[in-house]
Amino acid sequence: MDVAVCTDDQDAFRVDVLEGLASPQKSLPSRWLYDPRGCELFEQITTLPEYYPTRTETAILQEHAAEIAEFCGRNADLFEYGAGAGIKTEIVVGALDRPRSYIPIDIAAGFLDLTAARFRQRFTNLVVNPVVADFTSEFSLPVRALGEGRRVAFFPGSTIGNLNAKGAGLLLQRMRRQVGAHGAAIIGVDLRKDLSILLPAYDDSAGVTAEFNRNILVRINRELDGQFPAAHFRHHARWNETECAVEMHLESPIDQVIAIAGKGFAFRRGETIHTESSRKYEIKAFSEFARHHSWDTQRLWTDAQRQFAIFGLI
Ligand code: AVI
Repeated sequence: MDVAVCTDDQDAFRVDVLEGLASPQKSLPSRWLYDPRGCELFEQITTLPEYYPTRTETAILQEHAAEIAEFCGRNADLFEYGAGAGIKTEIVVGALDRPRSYIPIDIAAGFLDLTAARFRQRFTNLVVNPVVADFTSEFSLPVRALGEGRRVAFFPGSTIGNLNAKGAGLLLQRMRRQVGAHGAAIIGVDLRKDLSILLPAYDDSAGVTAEFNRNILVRINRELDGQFPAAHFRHHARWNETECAVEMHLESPIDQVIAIAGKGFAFRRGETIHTESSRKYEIKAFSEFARHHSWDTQRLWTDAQRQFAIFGLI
């Protein structure tokens, strides 16, 4: 699975939904898209012809695995933020020179166990130390004696694009603290490109992304006693030039009042709920952003069309 966060924290969900739907631009934090069905749908998205990021990033990792391994150095400790199943990580770990440890960090404990078991089986000399945590908040890592290798933060998938500038900046700073002054980071970043490529990636012809988006309403109905006519809400992918982001929205087809957890929420016809932003960066802008949060770009790996970039930061 290629996903950032799978969680089921009911109270936090309730608070976020009631607050988000009470604001002038109705919105829901994108992390709630990833219930088990959402994770399944996202996995399908990653294989769609229109959704280029996963296959492009995977191809970059495969093509440049040796250089990436050299950048990490011998005996590295690899920390993966939002590991999921760690599919892309297998490419990196497989290329590393005697890696010391792999620390997958994810909020979904069940997934982490499976990932950890797979890595232990495939890389028998690797210490695998999973950490259950939400990487968007403060958390501590197991205290271990530093090895002679580098600590490397790995954050593929352009999940950094789903965070706003503040959240992304805080995460970069947290990574710096966690890997230390001599550590490194490898970050996958989706690049700004023509809308004829960007928009279909978030509004595919098979309707999988639409179902992924609507699933958040189905989840509200199931977990918060909501009354959304989910199938009638229209999925939209739109470009926000100011934010340099593709946004996903769900549009109400009629004027209506929808009950959720015993409260009524009024929707006008055409009014939308903003469910996710996926920020797209220029290479220079991301480098400057990283610089501002204590990281220098030392290496850059991209595909021939410059659709996607993997930054090697020190
Ligand atoms: C997880 N994340 C990087 C995906 C993205 O491209 O922003 C989530 C996604 N949403 C719709 N399609 C994919």
